[in-house]
Amino acid sequence: MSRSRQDTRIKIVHAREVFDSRGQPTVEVEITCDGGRTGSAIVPSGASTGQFEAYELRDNDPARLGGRGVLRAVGHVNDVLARAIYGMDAADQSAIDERLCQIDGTANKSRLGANALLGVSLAAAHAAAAARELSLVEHLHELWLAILPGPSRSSVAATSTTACAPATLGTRLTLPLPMVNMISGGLHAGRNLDFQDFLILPVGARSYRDALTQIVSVYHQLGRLLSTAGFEGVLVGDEGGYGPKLTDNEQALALIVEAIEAAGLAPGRDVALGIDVASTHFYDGTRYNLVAGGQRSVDAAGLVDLLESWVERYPIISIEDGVADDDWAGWELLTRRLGRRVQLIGDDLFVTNAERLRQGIARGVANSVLIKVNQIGTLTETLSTLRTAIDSGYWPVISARSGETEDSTIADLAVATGAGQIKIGSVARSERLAKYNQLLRLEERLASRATYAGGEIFESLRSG
Ligand code: 2PG
Ligand code: MG
Repeated sequence: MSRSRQDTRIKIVHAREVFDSRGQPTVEVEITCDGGRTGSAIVPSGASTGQFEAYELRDNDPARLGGRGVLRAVGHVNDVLARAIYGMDAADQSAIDERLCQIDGTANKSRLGANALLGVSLAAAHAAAAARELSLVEHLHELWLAILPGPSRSSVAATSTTACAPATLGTRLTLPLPMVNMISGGLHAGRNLDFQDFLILPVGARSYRDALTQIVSVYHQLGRLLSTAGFEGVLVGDEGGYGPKLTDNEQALALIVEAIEAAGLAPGRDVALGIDVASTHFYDGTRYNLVAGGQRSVDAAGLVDLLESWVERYPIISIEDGVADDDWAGWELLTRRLGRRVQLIGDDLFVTNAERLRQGIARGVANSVLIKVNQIGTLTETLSTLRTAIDSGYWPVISARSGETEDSTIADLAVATGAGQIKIGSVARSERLAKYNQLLRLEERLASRATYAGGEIFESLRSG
């Protein structure tokens, strides 16, 4: 039976409240098309959120789920948003997303909630893929290719103080290099450490499967080392990384290097280190207040000194939110000092917002951007921020949130856009493995149609 355009016409939009990996309520949306095909998506939620993120609408009813319920957002989907997109073509993602933004009418999606809008936006992509009898990754790849490159890359490419991502990013289906949390601190692990994520990047692996296998080996070696060091029964943080109460932040780096070696791998050559400093969350507007290893407060220069001294002594290739989201002078300093040797990711700084990213590019700060769908609230805007990053020579890193679910859309999104990197958390807890395992499936199913660039995307850091 031949398919007609009618198959992708939206017939039913239905939302419900479900629960995420922290047991917090979140929005699930199901969309059914005229042809009977259905697609659904569940919205993630952050803990260390940036002040410029799109608005997550909670009920604020203290009598129910501590005010965290999302029945108002669910209601908006089932009522006003369902009516607004009824009869539209689910395959026309940009028209749907434009309509969603228009109905909300605010700059940060605070009227209906970015969680309501994103649920609809992602569910439409799933429904369209199903109705078109395409896999999600194929459908997303088509949407991605339809977002045209901007002005010639050389005109906006990263400034002389930063290294530049390769021009091949974003050009074809690509399995991403995973950046994986080993030790958690900050808001994800009861503030046992100041810094939020101590991560590894298996830069020497030749395939995604090899990369993941190496990561799992290092993770288990680290668990063994921690119990030998007396952290028996060490608990894991929100993203499955170990959450030991270490003497200071640096001890985390030393332990991870030891674990890499114990796994028979070479630190730096096979497996490099990354940090999400998440510094916005210990910044008081002028000073950065550190607690682990003794209380002290430093200015941006002091924090950059500390990070630089670590870059000298450990194989660190990536630093996220090294300074706070409104400390532009700090970002300029950080980029001047480390932008040629290290991937400097803006997460709270850019909040997946193309406008904020353009500001950063104009000021020559950072050289990489974290891409989180719920920071901006629609798929089309996410793709456009990604496009802006790639056109400017910034490395994009597709990222999960600390509050996640079985939804694995971002795995398909990372491959479909050829973004090059993904950050999902650790290799424990099924809301994380849902994505890692989906990537294993995609690598197998796409076989020769997809590439794996791995650590090669950091060529300019090595030569810088
Ligand atoms: C981050 C994310 C994921 P959250 O800061 O990068 O690690 O955390 O979702 O809590 O913002
Ligand atoms: Mg972050």
